[in-house]
Amino acid sequence: MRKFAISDIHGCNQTFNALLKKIEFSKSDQLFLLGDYIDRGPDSKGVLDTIFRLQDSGHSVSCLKGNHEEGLMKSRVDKDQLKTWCNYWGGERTLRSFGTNDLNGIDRRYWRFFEELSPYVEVDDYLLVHAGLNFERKNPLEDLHAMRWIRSWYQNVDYGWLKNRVIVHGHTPKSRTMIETDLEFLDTIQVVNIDNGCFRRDIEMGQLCAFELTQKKLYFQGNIDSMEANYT
Ligand SMILES: [Mn+2]
Repeated sequence: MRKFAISDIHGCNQTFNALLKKIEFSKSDQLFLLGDYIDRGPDSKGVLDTIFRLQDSGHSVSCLKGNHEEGLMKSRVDKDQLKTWCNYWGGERTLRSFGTNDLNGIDRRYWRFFEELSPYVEVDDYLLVHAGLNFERKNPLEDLHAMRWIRSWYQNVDYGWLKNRVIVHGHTPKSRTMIETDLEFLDTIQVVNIDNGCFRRDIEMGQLCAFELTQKKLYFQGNIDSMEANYT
């Protein structure tokens, strides 16, 4: 059985579907999505509908929570957060994909999906998480907030605690070359960031990445969604 991890799809539904096709994702495989399904790209609703379609048709898809899902959920009860989410996180485009300009226009099924997202998952010798782990805590698995937000944490990895496990995460866009280098040294560093900044146009970015856990293989799909000039 193949086990894939994909992170930071950010509303790029066509790219997501093209990547699934490229890896020939089937019912005998497992898919782990590491969060940030929404915002920035053109079709956040479409990404969620793709996930529902896969799950409804008997595919194994497990979903983690990213900081963008947290931002959307907080926007329901916090007006300042709503402003930040809409104006700076690409939330306005997310609402547009739902054909609404109001959070109440988002159907219950999507809210239920957001509420049920896991903070992290352990599978085989892998720890899958959106952003990373806070190794300044005695038990990094107790800091759920850090799992969605943390950056620059590699220097703190406690290998005594981690043992033989490998952390797979996204959240901080990284060049393709750096992702491939991480993989080359995976046995030593035990961490791989699979976020290639799908929505970004920087050199060496702009692809959606899938990591197959068993074979330790990377797959890349260039962005084929129609991105607006202002894509941040
Ligand atoms: Mn993120």
